[in-house]
Amino acid sequence: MITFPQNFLWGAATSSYQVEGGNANSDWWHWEKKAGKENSAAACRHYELYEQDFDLAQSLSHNAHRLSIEWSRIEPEEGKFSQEELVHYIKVIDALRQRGLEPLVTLHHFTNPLWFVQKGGWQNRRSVEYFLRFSHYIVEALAEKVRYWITINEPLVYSYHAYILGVWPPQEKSLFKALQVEENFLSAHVKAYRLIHEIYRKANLSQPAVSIAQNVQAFVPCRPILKDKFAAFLRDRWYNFRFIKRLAKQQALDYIGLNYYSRQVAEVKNWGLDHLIMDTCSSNHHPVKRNSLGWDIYPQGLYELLLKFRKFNLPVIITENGICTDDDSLRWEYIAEHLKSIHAAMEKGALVSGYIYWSLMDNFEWDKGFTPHFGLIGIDYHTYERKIRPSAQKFASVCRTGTL
Ligand code: IFM
Repeated sequence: MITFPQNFLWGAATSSYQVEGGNANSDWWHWEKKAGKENSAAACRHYELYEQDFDLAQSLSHNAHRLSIEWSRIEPEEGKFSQEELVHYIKVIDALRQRGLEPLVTLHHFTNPLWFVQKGGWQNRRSVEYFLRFSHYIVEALAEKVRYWITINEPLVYSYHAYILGVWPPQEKSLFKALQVEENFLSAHVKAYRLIHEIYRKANLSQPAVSIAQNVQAFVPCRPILKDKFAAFLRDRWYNFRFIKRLAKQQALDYIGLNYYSRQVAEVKNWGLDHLIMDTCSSNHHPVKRNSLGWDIYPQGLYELLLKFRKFNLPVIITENGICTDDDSLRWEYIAEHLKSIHAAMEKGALVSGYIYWSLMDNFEWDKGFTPHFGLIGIDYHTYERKIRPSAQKFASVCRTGTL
């Protein structure tokens, strides 16, 4: 049996666009139609059903919940802030608190207001200023009720999908633009970090805890040869550590939010930079179980990464970890194995203080639509009925007892 600390945060995550439904002022809403993708439409109708969903989280013994605020609801037109939507999110946070769920609030989770992208989105240097104005509005209103903030979810996943692979809006394929976007994210986070602290200081509130949610992957070489080993090393530096290191250097992190799902096996054809960065093994030389999107299941990678993150000497919260599958026993196996990895890393000095499963319920998985099922809770998209899965009950026992 393994035991986690008493004050450990246990819960699950969602993001506004993926669960709320009806986010018609967001760039994704328009892009889905333009690109002929499945429409997020009513999503999980969480905008109306959030109390019912939080009742379920409470019944599953969660003590924390990660959510995001939809910028395009709060500021549907440039500079016009919706008091009504702000009140909605205040009620949402109150509903969490009433159920004993500690809110972890994300300010940017992939989606943008349409007006913002019409001005160049995150490529525009003024994006930082726009994001700060929105952040100011939200944080000032919620400061008394929220301690944990995540400014930006997975900045590098966003820039990679939207500006390198070109599979998310605005569908660009330019390394130069991707780097520009990353620079703006960096500056947006650092400035928002300082702003959030200043708001709390002025209001005489105790210190907030602010981070980003950094997506990390295990990069392993396919063959024991220099090319593959170097590629794995390079990718680890580039994707897992580069951004976080710069934020740590600017003292703009109170903890580190990590999102971990999978591994990538590097098998490089030749020494060209694009090969070193992109080539992966397509022959399944190192077979492991996979999720329904074909991602390798590799809990050991989380252990190894957590050991590497010790060097920052900051608390870590696993802000996402989860599996899409229609085999719910595999979901439980995934959760249990990752919890064991986390615990083993904690025994070696990793300062992990929470585990947030992705996701509380099945939801809209971006360009993949509604088919991947990540939820502890299933959704019938005809009736919007929620159904707790057996894996959720098993996870609930860990949340309740702190043991596995
Ligand atoms: O659904 C996403 C989430 O929005 C960000 N992290 C990864 C999840 C699964 O792909």
